[in-house]
Amino acid sequence: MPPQKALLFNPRSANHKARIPNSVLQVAASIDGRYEWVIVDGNLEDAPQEKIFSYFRQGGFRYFGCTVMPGPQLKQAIPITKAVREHFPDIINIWGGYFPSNHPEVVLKSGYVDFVVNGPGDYAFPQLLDALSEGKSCEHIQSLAFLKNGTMVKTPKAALYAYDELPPLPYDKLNRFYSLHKYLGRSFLGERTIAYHSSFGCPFRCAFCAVVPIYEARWNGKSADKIYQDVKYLKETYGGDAIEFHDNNFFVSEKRTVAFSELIKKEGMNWWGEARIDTLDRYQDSSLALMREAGCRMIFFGAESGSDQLLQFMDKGGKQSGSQILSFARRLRRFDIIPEYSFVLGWPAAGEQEALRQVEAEINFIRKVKEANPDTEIIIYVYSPVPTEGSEMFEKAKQQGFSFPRKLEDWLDPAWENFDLRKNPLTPWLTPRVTGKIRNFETVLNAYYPTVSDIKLSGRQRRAIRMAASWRYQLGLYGFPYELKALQRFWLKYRQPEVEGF
Ligand code: B12
Repeated sequence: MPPQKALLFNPRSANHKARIPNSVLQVAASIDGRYEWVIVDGNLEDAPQEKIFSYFRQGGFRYFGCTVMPGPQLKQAIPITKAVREHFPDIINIWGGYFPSNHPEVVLKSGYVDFVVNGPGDYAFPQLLDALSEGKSCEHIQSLAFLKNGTMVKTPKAALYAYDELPPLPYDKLNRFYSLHKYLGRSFLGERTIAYHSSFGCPFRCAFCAVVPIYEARWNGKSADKIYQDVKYLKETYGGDAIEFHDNNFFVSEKRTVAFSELIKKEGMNWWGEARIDTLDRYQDSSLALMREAGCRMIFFGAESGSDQLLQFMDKGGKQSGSQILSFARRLRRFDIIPEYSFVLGWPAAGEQEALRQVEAEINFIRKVKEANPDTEIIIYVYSPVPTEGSEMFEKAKQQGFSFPRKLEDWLDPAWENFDLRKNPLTPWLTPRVTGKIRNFETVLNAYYPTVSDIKLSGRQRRAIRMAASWRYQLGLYGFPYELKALQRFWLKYRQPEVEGF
């Protein structure tokens, strides 16, 4: 029997706090019962390469599948995949996930990745393994990229399929590799937090979002009943008591949200998910009230900017406006659901003065949001271009001298890791004065309004850091807040949810 087993690797991500690795688990589900598979999770292994090699030395393996997001995960994905090629040259290396889907050519031209699954892999991956095990061509398989005579072949993208038709996730098998209890961690929402993904894509085309080139404004969600069955199973079998919905846009359908809320409300579980302000603002009051009763504690929204002109420039689409961002923060307060607003600053601008003026305007807008609803959680990203070819924003970024690394290993350069973390992307139009202004404001804001999601902070610590920041926040003096940075770093060990998750 020729070797046919697959090893699926989830490289370590920023925070080392493990959550159910849905990317590799869903890929495992797609071959479950047909190909033997094992999972290696970099978040739970001190020496993942050694673990992987020990499996391969057992024999019987032919496929190394690696899921890759941009940023810290690359630090394990690149050297380990390269080492697999050097030490086990018969193993076929297959990458999937957001990074290779958005940057297939640089990945394939590394010489140690044989195939990229472009977008959802639930059908492409088993079809690829079938073709390889039968020695057949792969060119008929959709959503695939590979090199042919040194040139990249990208097959047509498959139509987005129904999430409901996918096989159940093999939680019990995952539990054999890593105890599920290790994955159900403590968070602001509960003691045993479930990471769950219930829909693909998003119906919108925001020009700064890496989801767009992959899903092209398509969305498909699992039915409320199926979500409920899975969650109930994880509650009863592994004690899950809260849910983080990792969907890019969980709340697209009010009907689905209401149906899910009706089902989950008797379970006493808190939950969180991602949405759009204009979509949720169309929800009826009764739906918002039911969601709160059903345990919806906080919702992440891409607010992006208070400027209607910038919202247009970034193709935010829909009806979102600066005034709606404010009024909706007020509205949500009536339902005791915490809005978590993320803003993106540092757009391509005509020079430093223009960039500083933009940042100043966003700072004043964020202060208005806090007046409208002081409980609003604020997350600040700095614009890091993603390949939304043809969008006005990406074209302007390129005109201003932006380009991605041409060699895969160049992405390991700390500058590019910072780029991926969307904190200090070093884009050509961003000067140290501009990033400094953004970072200093963020420091003062997080001190004056510490995030509720940092559950280790005591009431006394919150009051103390707020007191220390009050003169700066009241007077709008954000320059060089070293005293606050020191308190956040050394006393509070302040956690930022956007980098470390909940
Ligand atoms: C959970 C999550 C995290 C977790 C880590 C998860 C982990 N792997 O351990 C945490 C919180 C640590 C995290 C951190 C960050 N993340 Co994150 N993360 C997500 C999130 C919300 C869910 C991922 C997931 O489980 N999806 C569910 C699975 C089923 O979907 P999937 O991953 O797409 O998998 C399918 C396909 O992609 C494909 N596939 C995927 N992997 C593989 C592998 C193989 C072999 C094959 C064949 C197929 C395949 O098939 C799968 C099934 O169809 C996504 C958004 C999203 N909804 O996907 C953002 C997302 C991936 N993260 C993102 C970012 C930017 C980050 C950060 C850099 C943010 C920051 N500023 O710090 C950090 C650092 C990342 C890092 N490299 O460490 C961005 C990536 C954007 C981009 N430019 O590509 C996303 C898309 C969010 C967004 N909307 O912008 N993240």
